[in-house]
Amino acid sequence: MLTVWGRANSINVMKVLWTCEELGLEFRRVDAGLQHGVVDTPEYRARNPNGRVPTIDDDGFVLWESNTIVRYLAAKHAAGSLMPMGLRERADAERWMDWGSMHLGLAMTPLFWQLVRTPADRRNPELIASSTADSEAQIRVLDAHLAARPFLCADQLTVGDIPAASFVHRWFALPIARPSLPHIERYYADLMKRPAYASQVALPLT
Ligand SMILES: N[C@@H](CCC(=O)N[C@@H](CS)C(=O)NCC(=O)O)C(=O)O
Repeated sequence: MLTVWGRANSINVMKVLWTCEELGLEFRRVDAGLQHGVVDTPEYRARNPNGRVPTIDDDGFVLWESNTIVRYLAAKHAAGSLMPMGLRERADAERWMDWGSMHLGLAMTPLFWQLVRTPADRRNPELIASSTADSEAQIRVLDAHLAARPFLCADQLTVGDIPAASFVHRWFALPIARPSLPHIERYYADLMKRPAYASQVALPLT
């Protein structure tokens, strides 16, 4: 039995839920984090000492760190497709996973928190402006890369897409001015046709 702990509006949980749905896995999700609590209980901390979400338990194997969970599930259930197995193909996908979290994700997270999780009278306009500019710079990197290929690493969806594509929904859903960038718009439109992405990632921002 696969159990996923984490609230469904967390981007790191979304990556795992999207992966589970792409793979057609049976799983149960337990709400945890922010208003749901759970993450500070001794039981949860024994599974994940960081007190963060997501955490999974796959038939007794406990794992945390969302990108690692995505790689684990894809390698277990979709080696050679969602999880590329060639040495270079795998490194390429892992590179884009790191980039999605460390460049696109870090650039966009202040903007998300300001516009979605901070009351209007307590927002910081300078932080909103700088995070919007940083996010756009990273989105332009993605747009240029997608000019020559349908997905980030291959002709099909791979784990390399999962983190960056999760943030791409936020880019299009946040109430900001966006430049017209045809390749990222095409990528987002293609992602939205995938039931797993539409149901687990492309949700109202909360
Ligand atoms: N590097 C970790 C980060 C985990 C993380 O910071 N998760 C956030 C949600 S996106 C969290 O647990 N926030 C506190 C909470 O929800 O209580 C991962 O990718 O799994």
